[in-house]
Amino acid sequence: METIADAPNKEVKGSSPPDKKLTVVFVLGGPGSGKGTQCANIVQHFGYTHLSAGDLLRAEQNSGSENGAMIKNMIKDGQIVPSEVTIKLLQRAMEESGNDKFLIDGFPRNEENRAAFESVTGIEPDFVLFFDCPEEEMEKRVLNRNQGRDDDNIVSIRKRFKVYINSSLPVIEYYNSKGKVRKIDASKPVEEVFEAVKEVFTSLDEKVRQHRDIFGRCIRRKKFRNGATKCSWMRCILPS
Ligand code: UP5
Ligand code: MG
Repeated sequence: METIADAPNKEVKGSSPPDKKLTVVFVLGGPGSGKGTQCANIVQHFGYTHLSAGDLLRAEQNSGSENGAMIKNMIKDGQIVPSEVTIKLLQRAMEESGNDKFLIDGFPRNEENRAAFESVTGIEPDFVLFFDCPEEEMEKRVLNRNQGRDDDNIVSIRKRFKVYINSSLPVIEYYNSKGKVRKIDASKPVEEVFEAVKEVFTSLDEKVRQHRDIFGRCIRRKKFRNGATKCSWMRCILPS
């Protein structure tokens, strides 16, 4: 299967310049594991654009869109909104951002989300940041959040946990089998979690820097017998 490393010039349909390279990180973890909190920190330190699928859906719900009522009911019930709706919102936000580095938070939530995103956009994530947190801790955090979210109540949160275990964990397992998961212990205080997150992003930046020539090209590409050249580092996104 083609990865972003194999196809460094993937575009988001529509507006990106032809040879724009995108870095995409999926940020996954249960409800209240701290995805949004840590994404805000990553944005400040590493210049990514943060796209929370849940926030985009809530904004769409409040915009008077024809999908508004459906989104509202599904979120309250902890169900997963159809992929085509979420993917359209993500694509639009990526195009409008003008950035080439994205944190996609809370998506993909099931196998169908994952496969649909890949086939519609042609993008696979560089890696998956996985916030691992015990259910009791996540429940406590969500119930204490007090931001007026329709789904932050005990009935909705129990449903969200069920969907997370049955539908979202298999997606994380899928990426784990491909060596793409960077697992973080998210039960610790915010600052300690961010220390671990920083290590993941710093080592990525460092690796990219170390094997780039002065023109920004990969210097670790090797020629194979069939004539193809490829870098041995799976996450390499540099042109040859
Ligand atoms: N907090 C954070 N980190 C902490 C720490 N280390 N120690 C102590 N407290 C910590 O954090 C939650 C709360 O905990 C905050 O008060 C924070 O201060 C504190 P937050 O960073 O908001 O956690 P997050 O993981 O982002 O939790 P969230 O509730 O947003 O996760 P969900 O995945 O449940 O919500 P999301 O908005 O992504 O999705 C909501 C719904 O939208 C879904 O259930 C679904 O119905 C729908 N949806 C789709 O259908 N498709 C999608 O693709 C995405 C969403
Ligand atoms: Mg969130």
